Amino acid sequence: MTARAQQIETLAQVLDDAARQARPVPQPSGSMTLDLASAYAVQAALLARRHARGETPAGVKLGFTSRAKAEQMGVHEVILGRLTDAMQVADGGVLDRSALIHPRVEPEVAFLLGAELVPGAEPDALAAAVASVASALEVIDSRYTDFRFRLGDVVADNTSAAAYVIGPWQDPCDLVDRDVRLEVDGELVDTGSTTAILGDPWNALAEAARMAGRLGLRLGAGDVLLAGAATAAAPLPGSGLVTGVVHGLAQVTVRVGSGRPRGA
Ligand code: OOG
Ligand code: MG
Repeated sequence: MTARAQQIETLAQVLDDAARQARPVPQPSGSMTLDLASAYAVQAALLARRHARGETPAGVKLGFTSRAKAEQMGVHEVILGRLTDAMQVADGGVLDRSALIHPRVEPEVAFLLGAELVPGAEPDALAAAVASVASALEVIDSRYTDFRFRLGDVVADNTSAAAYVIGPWQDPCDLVDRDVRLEVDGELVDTGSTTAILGDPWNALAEAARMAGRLGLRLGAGDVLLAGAATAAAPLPGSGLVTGVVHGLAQVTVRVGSGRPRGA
């Protein structure tokens, strides 16, 4: 193994252990510069560890597709992370808060693919690959101390991906300028518009296809795409019911608890 390959593997292990033990670690960029190619290589090595434990790929997520998120975290470049089946919590299910470090939650739009998303394809062809759309909640949980990172760090950490919840799938529809709400126990926590997501969440398809293609990832039938948050992320409460509402789509909920398995 080369020194670079060794470094990549070591960082993947550090981040994987941090997630499994719910214990934060210092940002690597404090001591070394993590270029983007190396950061995605760490992400791939991290996912390989999850797959070796039996988790299966479930799709991808985009990050920093909205200005609210980019400004909240100081990272101004769209990033891609990978989802696995183990990260999904059933709509209306219980999320185990005790397995996480300093989780935050954000309202999103999800796409379900019914066919391959071909990089560089025309917008109509990309849209035709979508089988269904839904509102979603993403729970992010940076494995870094104080939830602080630079671009390479957060890419290596699989873009802070921790858990996601998808509302009822429905037929593809226009998603321009839909109000988005994040609620905890019925109280409004944050509000935004789907326009914040790359101007229109459907633009996430071309972006995901392009980025996945560059990384050698194939996106096809059955894969989920989370288009990125429409608002800044809010701290996940210690307990309570979190609801995401995208106007015109069915809402999505998750109950925050502790000590219960995900999806229960
Ligand atoms: C990185 C993940 C960003 C989004 O929707 O913009 C993201 C983070 O904020 O920790 O998932
Ligand atoms: Mg997100």
